Amino acid sequence: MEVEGTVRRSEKARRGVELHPSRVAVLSRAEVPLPLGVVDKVGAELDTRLNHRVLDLRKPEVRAIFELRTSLLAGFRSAFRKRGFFEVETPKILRQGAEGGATLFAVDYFERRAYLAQSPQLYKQMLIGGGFERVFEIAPAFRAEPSDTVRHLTEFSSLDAEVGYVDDAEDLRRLIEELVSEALDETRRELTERENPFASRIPATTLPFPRISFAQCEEWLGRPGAEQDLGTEDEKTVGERAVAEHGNPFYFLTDFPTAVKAHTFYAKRKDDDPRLTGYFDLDYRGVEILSGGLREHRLDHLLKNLEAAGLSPDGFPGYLEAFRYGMPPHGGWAIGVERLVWVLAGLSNIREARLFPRDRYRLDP
Ligand code: AMO
Repeated sequence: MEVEGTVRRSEKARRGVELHPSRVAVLSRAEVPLPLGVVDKVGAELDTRLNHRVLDLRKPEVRAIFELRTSLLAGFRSAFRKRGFFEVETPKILRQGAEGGATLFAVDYFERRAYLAQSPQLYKQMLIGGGFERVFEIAPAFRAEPSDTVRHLTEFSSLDAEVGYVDDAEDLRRLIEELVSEALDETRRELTERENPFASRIPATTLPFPRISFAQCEEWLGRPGAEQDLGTEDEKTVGERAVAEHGNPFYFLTDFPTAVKAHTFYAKRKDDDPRLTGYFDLDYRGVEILSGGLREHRLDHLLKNLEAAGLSPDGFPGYLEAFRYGMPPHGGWAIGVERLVWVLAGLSNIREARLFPRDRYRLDP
């Protein structure tokens, strides 16, 4: 509709003003009945909402999620740029995966088979070899994730970063907490200005974030030394304990054992204790939102890691070449954008944090 009129102050109106129309024109007529009420107070099922996502997006409380997402990404972009990062875009059609074969989507690529990128991992490392000392990328990542959970999508937005000349995981963590804190401050400021209902949910961060070792998590979980990856329930248990003891909703889980990261061939094993990697996660109240660590930059060690992961070097010619002509120590991380939006906004399902989510069963709209 197009409405022309006079705006008048009103005590009764919810926003304090009323529009007194002098001319009303219909720009586009809607079919009736609507499959989904756009002003209803009664909440529709998420599936129904997602089936009619265009109408769903018109609701102010749904729109507010994407205003939050916009501010958050702008906050990260500006924090990265301030620190000299290049914004990059790497290929999403790949010859080989980097995060384990089980979650690869295969694509018919003319006479060959190709795969959708699970992450920009190999390319962001290659760019370090290309002399780009600091890079970041915000782009879709694809995972053939068969499980139907509230925290997994088959297409999500990965906010990746890679940094050269770093040989201490602690340097990466300090950079991450600065970036996260700055991006959240910016987001809170913008959302407050726009009277976005999520503004008050964006926590004022307290630095530094606590560091909790994987070994400590195993003790909390009652299975010391088990070297078993953390499942969703484990993350929740660890989260309750971590927040109770440290009082910070954000905390790092550090020093993941090599046994847990066995398929992560690019992860550096510690020189003084090869049973551990310098790998870490950043969690928010029991939910993993980031993972990262130091990479193996020495070709001979990398080849051994590949072999230990049961992978052939023949699958990675371009990646491995990058290590042959000089590669500095480096490291990086990836944030799941929808994970972060989901936990910050307090949504019940990660699908609500993506405009048109994809999961095992959903390819439409
Ligand atoms: P990882 O596999 O842990 O690490 O993924 C990084 C972050 O991405 C998010 N994420 C997901 N979000 C929604 N749906 C999914 N199916 C999904 N899978 C992962 C999580 C997770 O923390 N290459 C490494 C990162 C690195 O070392 O730089 C990687 O991909 O928030």
